[in-house]
Amino acid sequence: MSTSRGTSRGAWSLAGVVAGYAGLATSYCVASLATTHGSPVVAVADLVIRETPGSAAERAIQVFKHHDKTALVIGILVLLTVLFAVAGALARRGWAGPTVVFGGLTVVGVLAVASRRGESLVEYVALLIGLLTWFGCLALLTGPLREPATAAEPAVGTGAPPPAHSRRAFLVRAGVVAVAAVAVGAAGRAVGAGRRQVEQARRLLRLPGVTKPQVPDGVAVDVAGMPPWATPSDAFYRIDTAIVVPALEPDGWRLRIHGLVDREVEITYQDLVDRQRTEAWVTICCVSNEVGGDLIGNAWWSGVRVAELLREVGVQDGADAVLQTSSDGWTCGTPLSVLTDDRDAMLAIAMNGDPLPIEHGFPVRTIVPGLYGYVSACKWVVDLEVTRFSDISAYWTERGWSELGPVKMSSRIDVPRDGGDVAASGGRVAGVAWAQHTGIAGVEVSVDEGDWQAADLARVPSDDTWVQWAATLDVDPGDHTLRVRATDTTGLVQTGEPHDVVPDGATGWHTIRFRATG
Ligand SMILES: Nc1nc2c(c(=O)[nH]1)N[C@H]1C(S)=C(S)[C@@H](COP(=O)(O)O)O[C@H]1N2
Ligand SMILES: [Mo]
Repeated sequence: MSTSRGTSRGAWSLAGVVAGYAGLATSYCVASLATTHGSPVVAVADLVIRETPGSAAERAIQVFKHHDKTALVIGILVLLTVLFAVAGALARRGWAGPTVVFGGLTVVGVLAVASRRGESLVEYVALLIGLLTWFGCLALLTGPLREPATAAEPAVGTGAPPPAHSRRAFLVRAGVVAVAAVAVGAAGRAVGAGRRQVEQARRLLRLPGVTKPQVPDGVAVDVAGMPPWATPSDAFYRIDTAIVVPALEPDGWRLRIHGLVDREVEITYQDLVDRQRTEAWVTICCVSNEVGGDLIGNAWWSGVRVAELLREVGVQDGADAVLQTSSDGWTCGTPLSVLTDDRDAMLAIAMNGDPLPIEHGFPVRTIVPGLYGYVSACKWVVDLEVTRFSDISAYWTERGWSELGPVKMSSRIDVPRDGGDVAASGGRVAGVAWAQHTGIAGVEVSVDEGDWQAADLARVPSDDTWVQWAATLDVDPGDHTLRVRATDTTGLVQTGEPHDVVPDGATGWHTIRFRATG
């Protein structure tokens, strides 16, 4: 009796382990589709590495040499296997036990994903799908084990073994789930391998004429807590509709330029690399950026002038737009004028001195100073059609957003954060302001809706980037509000009229609450 009882418990634990690995497989597969980060398990390993005190990490590296991460992942998998078995064994008593185990593991996964830079929504979706797989598979596998026993055999739940036909059904289901999990895991691996190969090709690229970013002097105000003036690529905001981020080999990349042109052309990556380079600091931002939001970043971009290419193909009379198409089918319509004037709109091949990161458009994307991304900054661009606005519609304009998307002047308070503290006397507040391709002439702040006080501006290399500002406060201790507004180089003062992001960008003054101390 005791051995068969043990067998039964073994079946429940096995159900937990098989379901557990099935969930790891589905979440890994989904994560592989959208990122180069790898599975949630790797995210947890990364988190452990980051949170491990330096000395302990060094010791681990000495012990495991360069396989420290592999060893850690294996360790995590062993721990997971035990927890999955426990979840399976607990399932016998009801759903509370598995819910605690699976729920707890999902929380750890969420924390791990949230703690890394540039995480995408898909990584959370991957965790959710893993969680659903765990419950679904556990229910499926334990179904036969729960079946009431025949009269000849004792009932399940009393610790007795299930009837023979139920055991068979269990084994069949366990086999099917295991095979499916392996297949899903292999699919994830194949997708991931393609992406890793492109990542490899990207790392090996040497781009002559692409220089490393040199942050100009005087661009940063000296206030603790300010974001860097130059945004690192891995901290740069990311917006796109791609569920599966396109992974394009530079060798296979082609750009077709056609439409209302005299000579249609198709350009290779090498053609582009061989051309004369243009490089600049350009701040790009998203039309969906709320007042005070962080969907904005400033980078050193290197590429080839679109104007030069358009001159060569010969734009015909009557054209006023260029319909850009990404390899994933996303489109945007850009005014011909901004692509041909002197603002050096470019087909960028590098960001911050390195080939574009895959998620920022590798191998080629467009950068146009002064326009929101949704009408200009096409990532993974493969097609430029010279055309007329009256003849086209694009991804976001079909969804109610404006056809034209010049960036609206805006300003933001970064220090203090909403609800933060500032010294009442001599406390420093700071932030950024932007009006790309027009330029910021001044920034003012006002406390408790009082008089506007001029802030100091840091330097900028051109009108195409954001500018940092700082001001010194002198207020009574206690709770206050602070608001900010900018003025551009044409003398236009930023409007305080609140406006939603739809259809062409938000307006209004960024306002925060703070406590003056001391
Ligand atoms: N192919 C493609 N390009 C795209 C998008 C997209 O969804 N697909 N989104 C645009 C939008 S709305 C913005 S704000 C910028 C963001 O660029 P980033 O992700 O490099 O910051 O990319 C633009 N280019
Ligand atoms: Mo955007």
